[in-house]
Amino acid sequence: MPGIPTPTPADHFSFGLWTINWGGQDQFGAATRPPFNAAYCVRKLAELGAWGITFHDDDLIPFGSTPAERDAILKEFKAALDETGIVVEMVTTNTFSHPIFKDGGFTANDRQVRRYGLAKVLHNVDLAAELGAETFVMWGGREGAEYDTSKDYFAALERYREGLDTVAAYIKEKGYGLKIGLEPKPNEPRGDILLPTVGHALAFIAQLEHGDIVGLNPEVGHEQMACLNYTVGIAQALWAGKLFHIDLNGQKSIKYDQDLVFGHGDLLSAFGTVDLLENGFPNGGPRYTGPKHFDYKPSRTESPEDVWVTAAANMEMYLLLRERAIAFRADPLVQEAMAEAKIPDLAVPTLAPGETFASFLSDPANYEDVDVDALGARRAGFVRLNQLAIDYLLGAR
Ligand code: GLT
Ligand code: MN
Ligand code: MN
Repeated sequence: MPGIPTPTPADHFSFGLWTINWGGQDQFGAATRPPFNAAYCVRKLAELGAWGITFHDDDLIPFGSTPAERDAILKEFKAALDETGIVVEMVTTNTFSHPIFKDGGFTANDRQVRRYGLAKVLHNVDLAAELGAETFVMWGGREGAEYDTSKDYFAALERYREGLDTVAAYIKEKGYGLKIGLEPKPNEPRGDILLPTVGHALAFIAQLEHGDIVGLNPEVGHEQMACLNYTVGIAQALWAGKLFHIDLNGQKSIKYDQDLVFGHGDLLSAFGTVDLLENGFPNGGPRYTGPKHFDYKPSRTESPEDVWVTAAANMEMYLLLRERAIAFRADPLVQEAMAEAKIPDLAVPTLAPGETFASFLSDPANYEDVDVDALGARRAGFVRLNQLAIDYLLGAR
């Protein structure tokens, strides 16, 4: 049996402070665990071999803290970072917990709420820059509605664009090196959330004035809640040059947002994701080089000490899948099966260089002389290739 892999900071694994610190509270029951101190979390993550930590403003500095309390918390947190070498790679803003955000931060019908939401985000941009983060995630979980009658969706999208462009313009004016990662989600906590999928978010970014520094932070479970394939989603974000960050976790089919350990949901899909992240597109193309960020929730059943078992499980899953995916692609038998499946052929442009409409359409080899039945009957070999992948995933090869 191959050994259990050990994570190191070179793997660039990071965790949200809200993940390991989730107490297990839900609509049906109270928390089952008390929160840990943030500096303690930094030390524990370092011990486990993680590289980074991320947080919402309110995760670290409780909503309503005085400036003196804020300074004391930041001092203790920064000391733990310095001591361990853990980096703050991403920061995000909580515009969803406090009742003021019950109808959203940037798209609330109430203008005073929107102005407060924008100010809270801009203050947090300063903190993100101060801590050296590279990505500023924006998950608009409350930007949405339960009732179509309650929202002018056109005006809401206008306000969303205004908000995003304002944050991006502020980042540029301040000269910060931050990039914004929008995080799509179809629903929960709102009945419907604006920018529900990777595709919606990509189309939205194309309408922004400062879209050059706005990209995506897709989460595995959020795409799967919409019955979509996460690997396809991040592939299109990569293709568009917009995969700025990722939230890895697990989800079992379409239901509430489970935030399971990465790979503990749809394992085969997780293999496809790691295969893309580690091996890249089969014929080459843009690569994701950012952090492997876990946004999961330690199940409510788990005790405080087992929170660290669940954190380690995310990294172990990723490393196991990485080892399997690399072995899969390196096998000459797999390469041969990929060639038989004509995967390299897909990288060849359909039209020849310099071909004109006239020359293309007048060549009978392209249309009139094509034996469509013979072409339709050609072997594809996709199932064999997929079985080889599963052989590797299950450790049979
Ligand atoms: C919230 C959400 C996550 C987002 C976080 C970023 S907040 O926990 O469920 O998916 O990534 O704001
Ligand atoms: Mn989630
Ligand atoms: Mn997330």
